[in-house]
Amino acid sequence: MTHGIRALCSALALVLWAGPALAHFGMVIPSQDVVTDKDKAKVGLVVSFSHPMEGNGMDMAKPKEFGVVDGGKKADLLAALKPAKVMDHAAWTAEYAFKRPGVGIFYVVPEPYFEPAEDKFIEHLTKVVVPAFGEEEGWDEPVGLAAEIVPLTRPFGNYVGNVFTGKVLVDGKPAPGVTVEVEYYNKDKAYEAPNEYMTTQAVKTDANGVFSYAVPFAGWWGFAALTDAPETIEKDGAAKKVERGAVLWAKFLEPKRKKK
Ligand SMILES: [Cu+2]
Repeated sequence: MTHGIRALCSALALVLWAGPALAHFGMVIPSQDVVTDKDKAKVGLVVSFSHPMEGNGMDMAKPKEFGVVDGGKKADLLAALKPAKVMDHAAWTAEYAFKRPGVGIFYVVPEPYFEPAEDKFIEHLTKVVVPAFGEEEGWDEPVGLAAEIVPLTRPFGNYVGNVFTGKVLVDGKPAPGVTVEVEYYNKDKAYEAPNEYMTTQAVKTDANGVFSYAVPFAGWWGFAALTDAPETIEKDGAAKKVERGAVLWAKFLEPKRKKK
């Protein structure tokens, strides 16, 4: 959920202030969006919990799960995670080498993070899909997470302006009426939102759990479908709600112009 910019995911949010919204996103950003070159078959993955448009980081505990489904086979990559810094905060990195043609669906299940500004826990189950060596079968397969976005648009090899469509599943079933927050990874802070509503955009899922978004400019875009987990987590003797986000990242590119 978005929250006031002054909150910055801290207790300072007790100061009432209906300010600009910015949203936290689980992030898994690969060093390359597709693998085409045998000599560059090793993909670096950066895992964080951040505010991607504003470029504000948050410390992320070591995830509960981190893995890849490659060619339909699940591989646990948790042991490959190394501590790193993203936006000056604790994050994680790993490398994965594609050995054969396949589609790798990388996924992260984080430790729930307590957000004082919202008095609830947040966990973003986050995915990114990287195809290797011309293979593209399997990009539409669910990983089987408690909540996840299953792409209906192939989540790689897309141009800017393409409409991205996905289906939100909660416990494997389509989730209607769910808000999906959309944010750009403003990595080098090249962009600025013209007004506070444009840091995070929002669309909703229809009766079949399907949402669409037309991508306006090039780069990595995150889609975070926000659901309420059925369970609560106890903190300081009180049962706290858990926001369960299903997040998917995809890169959209400008075409190259041929030199004449
Ligand atoms: Cu936040």
